[in-house]
Amino acid sequence: MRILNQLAGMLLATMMAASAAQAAPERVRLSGEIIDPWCAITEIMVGRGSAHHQCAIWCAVGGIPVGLIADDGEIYIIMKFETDDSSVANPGLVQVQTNRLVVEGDLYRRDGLNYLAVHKVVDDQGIVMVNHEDVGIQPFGE
Ligand SMILES: [Cu+2]
Repeated sequence: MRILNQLAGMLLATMMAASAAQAAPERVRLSGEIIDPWCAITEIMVGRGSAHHQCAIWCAVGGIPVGLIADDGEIYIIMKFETDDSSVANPGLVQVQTNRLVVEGDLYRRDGLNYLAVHKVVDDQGIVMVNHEDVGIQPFGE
């Protein structure tokens, strides 16, 4: 019985160590465009750049989670933005929709998804992808 208790204790300690390692975020600096992932992933319209700026604001205010598509092509869902705990209809995030940012924060990888807690916007370059004259304002034209 004593051996079983020792084995159970060792197993629990191993599981706790693995869990703690999984919970630890990675400190990262990422560059990319702030996007509304719904339009960008589904491609129901041109979901990037100045063409999609207005729609991205509507989506963010409406509660669609905001993401950052980084230069590596990965999408990072933003859970926290600087001092604000919420990413839902966050005025700070709405202000930077479609902008190209350089951010620092904590990256959590879970089940193949990337979640980002942005601690600091290092650089806000504004809208860099100018495509509204080529494809029109999404989704209603003009
Ligand atoms: Cu959109």
